[in-house]
Amino acid sequence: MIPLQFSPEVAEARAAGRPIVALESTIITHGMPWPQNVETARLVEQTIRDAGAVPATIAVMGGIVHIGLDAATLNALGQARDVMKLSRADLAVCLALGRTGATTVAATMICAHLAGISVFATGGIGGVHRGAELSFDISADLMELAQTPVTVVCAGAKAILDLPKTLEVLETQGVPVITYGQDDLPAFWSRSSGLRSPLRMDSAAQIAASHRMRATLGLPGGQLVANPIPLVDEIPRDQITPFIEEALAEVARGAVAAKAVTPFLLQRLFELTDGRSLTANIALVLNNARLGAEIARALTAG
Ligand code: PSU
Ligand code: MN
Repeated sequence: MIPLQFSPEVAEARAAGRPIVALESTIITHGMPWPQNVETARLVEQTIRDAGAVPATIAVMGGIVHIGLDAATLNALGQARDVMKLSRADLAVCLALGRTGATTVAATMICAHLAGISVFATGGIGGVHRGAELSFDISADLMELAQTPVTVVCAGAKAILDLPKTLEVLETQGVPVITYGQDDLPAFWSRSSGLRSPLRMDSAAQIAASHRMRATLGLPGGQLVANPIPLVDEIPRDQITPFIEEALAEVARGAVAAKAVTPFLLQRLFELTDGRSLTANIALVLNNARLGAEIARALTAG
């Protein structure tokens, strides 16, 4: 039996066939500092409710996959140390050991699919790291998108990654990259990456329709929706680039490796921008929560 536990709110929504939006927990434990991490998680959940859907934050607590976290659990997770960062490779081990872990995009997609949830909103996804031709550092998020049928709403990939290579891998893996409402691929803190998006859609209904069409065609895998950060909240590319280069140089000098790279870069960008990267990060996650709720509603309506 799959060790899955639904919160009362999510269980009710499932029974009533209401739209549900999954949320990840690595953004809470490894992506943002306390207490903004828990405050943001709560705001994101409320944003989804206000938009007419039900939030389902996903994490592994004591060897059980929780679909929907109550306030006390969320609070504890946001301050916990020794939380495993779970991708596809780690999920079963964490469960077998009865441990606690935060789900990345890849692991959240797996758990959402097990729970019958088709839409998932987050901030940024993992991708191909710069220098991947030597380090082989390519996030398992990309391969997950190729095999698990969940539509993931993000704000594009961060420019700490190699964006052209990330797009190439997604294309090879058959993952549609759909930018919402503009031609340029967004780059997380910035509305534009300078790269043209492979695909574009202008409404949640269209995104829901292509999600359904993949199932009709028998195509495995999900969709990646890139939702540009609102104009008022963005850090333009020319302003963030020097800070990104500085943080990356520290990684190149051997500061950290493997799974620690992304959390390290996020923390350094927070310091180098005097917290502005975090403010932008919060704004874009809320923006993605709104679009995720709209897509989930469109899928339920159809
Ligand atoms: N990007 C962010 N914030 C995050 C992450 C990425 O802006 O919190 C997290 C997500 O959970 C993503 C994971 O799935 O990092 C990717 O890690 P890796 O590159 O080790 O696969
Ligand atoms: Mn990696």
